[in-house]
Amino acid sequence: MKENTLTLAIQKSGRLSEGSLSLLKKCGIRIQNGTNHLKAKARGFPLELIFLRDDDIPQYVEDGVAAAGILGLNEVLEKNKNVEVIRPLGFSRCRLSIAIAEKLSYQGRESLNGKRIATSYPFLLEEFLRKNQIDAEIHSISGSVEVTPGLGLADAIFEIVSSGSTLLSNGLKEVERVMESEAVIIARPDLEPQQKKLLDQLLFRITSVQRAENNKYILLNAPGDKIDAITRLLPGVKSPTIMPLAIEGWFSLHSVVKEDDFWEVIDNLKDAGAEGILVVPIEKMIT
Ligand code: PRT
Ligand code: ZN
Repeated sequence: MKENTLTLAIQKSGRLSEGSLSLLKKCGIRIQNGTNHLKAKARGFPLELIFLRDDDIPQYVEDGVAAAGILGLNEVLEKNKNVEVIRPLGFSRCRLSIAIAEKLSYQGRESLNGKRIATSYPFLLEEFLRKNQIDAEIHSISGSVEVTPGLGLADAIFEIVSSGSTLLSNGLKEVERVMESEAVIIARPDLEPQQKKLLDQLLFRITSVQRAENNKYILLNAPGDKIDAITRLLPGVKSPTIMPLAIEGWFSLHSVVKEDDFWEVIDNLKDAGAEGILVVPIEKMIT
């Protein structure tokens, strides 16, 4: 591993690749020669990318071939390697659930006793069964887990669910949501100082991008006598910017609102006398 370059493993092709590359792009990092190679140098940051199957990323990070990696939390916990989960990245959200045939009744977790459960996550399933003192048989298979109950190979499955449509089309119902997952960034716990510094710089960029995505920039006009009431509704980064308009007695007010509560804030602002409200995305947010 080169001292002055951070090696980051990402999924070669699959559900995580686009999100991973798009996040890097938003951080000002572009790759030079596509994902067809095993490795690529990045522009805009001292980064080398390695493209792998997501299953292999925890091992490569543990072994130090890559300093860090991006993959689903489900896969990190299943592989149980000596890696540190640094932070969630907010994409590829899904959950790991137990599902059974639609027509079967379910009276809680005890119903799983003595059943055959098919999964591609045997380690996490075993942990769930042990914690809940359920005595069931684990059938470890890779791929198309959802078809196994229909083929008589299993009584239940433990699999990733996102929209739920795969379960539905296989005549299955979700009976236990065992864990939530999303893409995370992992790293070797004992990074050398130079590598740690590069990882921190990358995380700083990721934080700025995430913060920007969670916030909106808001601009509005209001008469002078309404400014105080409106300001109280806008916490902003520090306090709103207030500028006089060409029309006597009117002001333009700029601030930042959280994506999650901006509809509520906007209703309150209109009630308080705000006009010409504009809400625009923020590209980067450094505080
Ligand atoms: O080739 P490689 O090993 O790299 O890829 P892979 O085939 O193992 O993984 P991939 O690309 O399918 O998924 C990578 C990661 O994306 C997973 O580990 C999860 O963290 C995350 N993710 C998010 C999902 C889904 N959503 C998802 N819906 N992974 C798989 N699915 C599958 C699931 O297996 C099931 O068959 O989609 C089906 C369920 O989807 P719904 O929408 O019908 O409920
Ligand atoms: Zn995989």
